[in-house]
This record gives sequence, C-alpha cells and structure tokens, in this order.
Amino acid sequence: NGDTGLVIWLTGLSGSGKSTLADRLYEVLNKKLPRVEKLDGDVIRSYFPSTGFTKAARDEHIKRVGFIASLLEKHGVTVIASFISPYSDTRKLVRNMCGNFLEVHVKASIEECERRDVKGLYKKVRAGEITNFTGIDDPYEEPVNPEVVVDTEKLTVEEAAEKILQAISLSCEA
Ligand code: GGZ
Repeated sequence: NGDTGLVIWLTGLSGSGKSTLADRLYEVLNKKLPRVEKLDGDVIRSYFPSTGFTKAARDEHIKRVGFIASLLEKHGVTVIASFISPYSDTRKLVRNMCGNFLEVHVKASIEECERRDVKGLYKKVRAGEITNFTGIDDPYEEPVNPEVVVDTEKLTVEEAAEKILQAISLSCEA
C-alpha cells in the first residue's frame, strides 16, 4: 500500500538476469509506490573494490547490504536488492534482519549463463584469469523455499517482472 517497506531479494548466478530484472522492477514500482530503491552487487562492489569473493568476504558484503536494506525497509522503502548471494545461511540471516522479505530465485542454468556471457566473465574464468567464480569453481546454493522462482530461460523480462508484481499484489493488469 506504499506505507510498508518491503525487500525484494533477487538471488542467482552471474548472468542469470538479476540486474536487468531489477531495472525493470524499479521502473514499474517507481510509478506505483512513493519510495523505491535499488541495491546491486556489481554497483556496490565498484565502490568497495577490496571486497573479495571468499565465503567470508561475500558474507560480510551480504550482511552489510542486508542491513542497509533493512534500514531502508523500516522507513517504508521498497528495496530491490540484486546479489548473487550464493549461501543459504547468509540469505537466511538477511531474511531475519528484514521484516517483509521476498526471496526471488532468478534462475538460469550455468550453461545458459555461460552461453550469454554478457560481460565476458565466463570467458575469463575459462582462461584462468578469474577463480572462485560462482557456479564454476565456487558454490551456488539454490534457494530451497523462495517466495518466487523466475526462470529466465523461459520467461521474458516483462513476464518475470509481472510474476514478482503478482506475488506482491501489484500486478500491472490489476
Ligand atoms: C561471482 C563475480 C566474481 C566471482 C567478479 N564470482 O554478473 P556480474 O559480474 O555483473 O555481477 C557479479 C558480481 C558479484 O557481485 P555480488 O555482490 O552479486 O556477489 S556476491 O553476492 O556473491 O557477493 C559478477 C562479478 O561481480 N564477479 N568475480 N568470482 N561473481
């Protein structure tokens, strides 16, 4: 209803479509709700380049942004958070920090993500230039009971956004 905050947490592999979906959700929700903010892993990391990719580094990063999301939520902001956030325990921790929490698994197979290779990162991984890459030589723990799953190999960005909007009863059709 615009008064209560909400955290929409997008988790998924690099190249699964999190940022694209976050951009689209932001565009739509901004027209419907008074306060919307976006938190993106790649963007936030660009300000904190010393944050690495070990479990400890990822956990600290995710807890930090989860905390920020919870503060924004407390002030009635609808937060669209997109982070690989590969570890179940850390996602659970963030869920418990927040009040209204919608976990969205942005799902695409590792083969499809590598085929897309939007940023050429998978190519670098194969060339041995990047290690500890999620889904290749680092784990991605699939969400067991996410509120929403969007399969980006089957759905368009529009359809995926619509599925999330329906889950929060803010359908475009409504
Ligand atoms: C995973 C990596 C790695 C490694 C660089 N593993 O798809 P992108 O490129 O644009 O976004 C990814 C980003 C990961 O940031 P997150 O904050 O979402 O990750 S996490 O939640 O796990 O902390 C990817 C790029 O950084 N990238 N090296 N080794 N992704």
